[in-house]
Order: sequence, then C-alpha cells, then structure tokens
Amino acid sequence: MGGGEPKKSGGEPKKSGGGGKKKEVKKETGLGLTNKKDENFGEWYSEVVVNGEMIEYYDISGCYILRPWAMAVWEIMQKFFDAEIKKMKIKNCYFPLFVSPAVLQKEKDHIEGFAPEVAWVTKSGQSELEVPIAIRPTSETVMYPYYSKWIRGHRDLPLKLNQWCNVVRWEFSNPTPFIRSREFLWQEGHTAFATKEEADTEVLEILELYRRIYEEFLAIPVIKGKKSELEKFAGGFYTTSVEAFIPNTGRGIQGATSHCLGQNFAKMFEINFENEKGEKSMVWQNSWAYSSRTIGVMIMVHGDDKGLVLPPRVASLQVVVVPVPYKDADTQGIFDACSATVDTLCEAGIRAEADLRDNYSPGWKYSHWEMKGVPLRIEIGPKDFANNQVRAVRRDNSAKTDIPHAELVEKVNQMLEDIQQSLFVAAKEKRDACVQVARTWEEFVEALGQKKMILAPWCDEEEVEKDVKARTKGEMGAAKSLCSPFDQPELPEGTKCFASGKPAKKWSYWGRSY
Ligand code: 87F
Repeated sequence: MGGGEPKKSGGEPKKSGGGGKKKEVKKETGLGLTNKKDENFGEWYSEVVVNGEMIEYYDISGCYILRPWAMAVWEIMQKFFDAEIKKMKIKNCYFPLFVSPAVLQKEKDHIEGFAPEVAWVTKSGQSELEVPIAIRPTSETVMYPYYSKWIRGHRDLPLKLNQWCNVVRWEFSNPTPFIRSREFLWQEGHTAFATKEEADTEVLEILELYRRIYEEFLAIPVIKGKKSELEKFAGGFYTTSVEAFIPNTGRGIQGATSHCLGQNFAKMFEINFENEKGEKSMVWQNSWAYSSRTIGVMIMVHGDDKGLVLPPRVASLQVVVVPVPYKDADTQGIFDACSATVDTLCEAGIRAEADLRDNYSPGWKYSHWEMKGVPLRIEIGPKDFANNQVRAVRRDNSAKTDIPHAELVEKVNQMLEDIQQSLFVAAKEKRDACVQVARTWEEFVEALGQKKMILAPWCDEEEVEKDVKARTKGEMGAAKSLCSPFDQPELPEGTKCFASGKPAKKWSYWGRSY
C-alpha cells in the first residue's frame, strides 16, 4: 500500500509510537522523522512530504498544497520538457477548465468507466445552474470540437498543441500526495496528423522525453513499453508508457503515457481534412501526458530515514553552505567565506545558498537541509577557513570531502554529477533486484507474494488478463499487466503463457500497481 493521507480531518501527519523523551526533543526542534521507510512506508511518506516542505495538507481530502520546494522541482522538469516539445514544433495553448455536458456526452462510450470521477459545478451562489458544468478530468472533449473547426485541408496539418494545466479527478480510493490526488498538475499534448506514420513516430519521440525526465532528471529507471488491451486508454488505438517501480511497496507505477488515438476521436468529433488528392480523410491523433505524480515517485524511490533525497538535476538548491563558527574563531571571516563560496558557485551556474541564520546551530541546520534533501552540504569551520578549503558532505551517502578553494567549482560539479549517477545506479540495482521471471502460475503467485515485478511470457489475451486479476484479488489489490516492454527478451518457440498455458506471444511485466 502506498502512502496514505492522515485519517483525521485536521490534515496533520499521524504521530505514531508512544511519546517518549527522545520524541519530545524532536518535536520541539521539528526535526527528524518518527517513521522509518522500511518499517512503515505509508506513514513515512506522509511525514516526509510534509517535513521536507514539499506538501501541506489541506482541508479537502485528496487535495494538497504544493509548496515552493515541490513547485521548483516541477518547474525544472517543465523547463526541459517545454523546450524539447518546442523543438518538435509543438505549441502551447490554454483551453477552459469547464466542459459542457453536451460535449462530454459525445465521448460517453469512453468516458463511461470514468464518469464517477468527473466533478461538477451545479451552483453559483445560492442559485442552481441551469445546466451543470463539468470540470475537466482531461481535455479531449474540450479541445477536439475546435480541432474539427480548425482543420480543413492538409495544409492545416499537423496540428500540434500542448497545455500545462490542472485537472480534477474525484478519486475515492486512498488519496496520496502527488501519487493519487483529486487535483493535479500535468501537461497534456494533443496532436493531429495526416498519416498514421507521423502519429506513430511522435508517440515514441514523446515517450523518449518521458524516459529522459525519469532517468536523467529524477534518476529513476523506467521501462518503456506498450499497455495491454485491458489497460490501454479505452478511447485510443494503442497506449505506450514508462513504468516505474516502488520497491518498498512492491508496486509498479505508471510514470507517463503516450497514446496513439488512431482515428477514433476523429470519427466522434468529425475531425476531417481534404487530402492532397482532394479526398476527404480523417486525421490520426495522439495524446500524451505526464503529471505531478513524477515528484511522488522521486520521493518514494530516493527518500530515506533522514528525509527527502533530491537528485541534483531537479534540486532547486543543489548546495547549501553552512558556517560552523567556533568560540574564539573569526566568525565574521567564516561568514564572509560562506558568502564568497556561494557567489563562486552561483557564478558557475550551480544553485547554491548559504544558511547564515544565527538563531539555529550548525547541527540543526544539517538536519534541516538533510530533511529537505539538498544534494550537497558545504561546511566552513575555523580549520577550513584557515586552510582555504571547504568540507563537502553528500546527502546520498554522507561521504565527506575536503575541497581546496581553488578547485571548488570543478569538484562540486563533479560531485553533483556523481550523486546524480549514484542515485540512478542505486535505484536501478534496487529495482532490478525486484524483477522476477515467472514461467508458471505457481512461480507467478510466489513472486507476487514477495512484492516482485514479474516478467512473464503471456498469450496476450484479454480474458486471461481478467482471469489473472480475478485470481489475485485480495486485500493488497489484484495484479495486472504493467506493460509489454519494447525491449523483449528472446521468446523461444513453444514457450507457454504463465497464466493460460497457451502459446506465449510476448513477454510482459505484471504486478500490483498504484
Ligand atoms: C477520468 C475521468 C474522465 C483518465 C479520466 O492519458 C475521463 C478520464 O479520459 C479519461 N481519467 N482518462 C484518460 C485520459 C487519456 C489521455 N488524455 C490526454 C491521457 C493523456 C492526456
């Protein structure tokens, strides 16, 4: 089970354990976590998002305040992705938050399963609206009527739009900050092409950008693949995704999706164009999104018992410089050295700040910035000051290095790069250790019991997947297919499906998931 939100209406993280003396001290300083990641993961997560200053709980269940510390991570990823899609000639736009019931109905076959999650506005002040209006859970129905209007001839294609916005899905099960919230931030791309080939190419280009967000920015290994018929977006033609894994809970998590919608929506919304031969044709469409869920996956994968661990590339603060004055030492000199160190780092493009507050001890500051996950701490004490050096301490492994001032920028850059790499490698090793090949139902059930992500040969039949879900139903939730990886291991002739015993058609990842 993933992180849970506090059960109390007040929205405070649960305090667990008896209030021993040690805990009193922690409470006073506001530092430290009462829950351990490996012992009580859900509670640990609720605590770390708050104490790390990413989230504040809100008085509406499933809604969370994203504090500047979280928003900065979002903006760094946004800057990257926005620049990349602009290179692909995708343009940003903004469509309204509200959807009329009439247009929502157009898509009713596909929306059917989602209907309970759609939130409606029914009143303004005390008066009932004549027609209630829906709040977008996604924007197909908002945007596509206008695609129909704007696309006339082949010269209007491709039409490639993206919007950065919030969406609302009124989830009922177990809301979790970032991972499953009733309102979240995302980008949604909606593109239309003259040909299937162009659409197919874009699906994979976008999926590669999603891989890069996870692997290069968040330092989280993902698997690229195709969703099963049961798990794909019902309104689409096929769905590709990047899938991550949370070792502590043994759950897979869909990281982002890139869909080829085929011509389904073109039919529904009459998005037609006249092709070069003067014939009427339907467009091919894609849609793709990643959301603020990315941040939750990062916290779950890298966080530890001291708090958040931010990968340097997404950390708004990469280096915190802490003065360590001593009774008789030249305090002003140390403070000035801290400021000078920050200036040097910032000039080199490193995101650095000094914590010069005089009402907190160095030890308190260490814990504070560890809780917030700053990748590198630089300490400057009397000895460092006298030797014209600084002491650097890594957040990920606590390793300490003395750096001569002359090598500051070079060494810090190296260390940040190394931390980024180490986090990815550590996450990958942990993830890989959770992958289990299962060839039979017995092996599958055993691996599932061990919280594994299971790679199994599959007949690719929808009925069989439904059967797997039914047979694994229980307290922890059923297993489902996560994706069929693009990177397929060899499948020798005669290999049988783990679940049905029929001839296997492909390898597929399975597991419990978020
Ligand atoms: C919830 C309520 C109503 C997901 C929903 O993935 C509708 C929906 O259509 C719904 N939850 N979906 C599927 C969203 C598909 C697609 N939309 C554009 C994406 C990428 C961005």
